[in-house]
Amino acid sequence: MAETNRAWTMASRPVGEPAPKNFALTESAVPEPQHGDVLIRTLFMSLDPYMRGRMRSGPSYATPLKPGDVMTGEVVARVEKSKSQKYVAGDIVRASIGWQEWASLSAHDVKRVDPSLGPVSTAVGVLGMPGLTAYHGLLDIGQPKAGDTLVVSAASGAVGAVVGQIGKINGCFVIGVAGSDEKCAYVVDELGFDAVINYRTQNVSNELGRLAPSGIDVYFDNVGGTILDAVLNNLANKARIAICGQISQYNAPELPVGPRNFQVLLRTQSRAEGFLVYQFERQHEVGRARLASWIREGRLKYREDVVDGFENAPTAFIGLLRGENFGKLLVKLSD
Ligand code: NAP
Ligand code: FER
Repeated sequence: MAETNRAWTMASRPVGEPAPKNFALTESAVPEPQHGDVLIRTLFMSLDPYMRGRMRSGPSYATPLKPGDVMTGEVVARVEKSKSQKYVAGDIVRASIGWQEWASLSAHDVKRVDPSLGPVSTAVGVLGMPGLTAYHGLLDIGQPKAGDTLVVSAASGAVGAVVGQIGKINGCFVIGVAGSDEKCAYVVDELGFDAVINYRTQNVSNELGRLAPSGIDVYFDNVGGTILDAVLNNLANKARIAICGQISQYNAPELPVGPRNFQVLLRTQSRAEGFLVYQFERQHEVGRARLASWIREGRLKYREDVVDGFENAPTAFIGLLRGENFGKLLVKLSD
């Protein structure tokens, strides 16, 4: 029986928060692999905040989507048919095929996943792009020293949870900022952060002043907005701010003027530096191996938020930008 491939496309550009009408489910025949190709079937699809940026026109490191394009994304997949000597049916790979169930592509465009490192879903999570973002963003940009006070926002998420734990491994006093009491309890009780602030119920600036009386040495910024503002109010001298993401602004139709207190960087002689995980590509295998060994040693824990069913991808993605996920957000496709 010929299989059908389903794909989610961007039907229209969202204005503000994405809505279900901005996505369309399309069907096509599953393609036949040509010489040198592999036919892959998605097992897990990664949903990530950067996808909101691809839905927007305007300057970016990547080409924006046009209406009708398949939504961007990386998947973990199984090789179903191979016309390449590099892979055999049953191999597990990851590939940037977007939000779709099947794809046929050159064997050069897929990357082998080593299932001995952990559950295969981790290849797009703690051992994949988000884990490597935490690893390089903290160690190369944040440059933490033992005894430093490190603050990380979106602390229970795919990136933030790894940042805080690497901070602990490096001897930092780690303060997380997260959006619910359940997430806050998790980062302290399960992940071993020293303290946490619920930004929805507490005054972040006051709490940071109380928890970090000598100031914040490293801020790993996942969210921007008012939390960045509160951190700037409490910065130590010679602090490092790693600008990883600004998720609080991704749905904003108009960007606010600011940050209003950047003058703090002058007074404290601090540095704020943006980065992209891809700039560290040549070091990714070293990072992946270290992350895997910390997991094996029980020093790095991770949590996945697995949504069942391809049809639920848009709703799950909309929820990611509202803080409804708890851990790395993945869509598991039906067997
Ligand atoms: P995630 O943290 O697993 O999920 C997103 C979380 O962001 C939500 O669960 C929510 O947690 C928080 N959030 C959403 N809206 C918010 C708001 N208005 N204010 C404050 N927090 C809000 O996502 P992730 O994959 O780990 O990504 C985290 C950040 O890293 C994002 O900004 C992303 O764009 C960035 N990133 C950057 C790179 C790079 O190369 N620079 C690579 C990967 C990711 P709460 O409930 O705690 O608010
Ligand atoms: C991300 C958020 C933003 C990300 C990349 C960007 C790789 C890039 C934004 C731009 O080009 O303006 O999570 O992850």
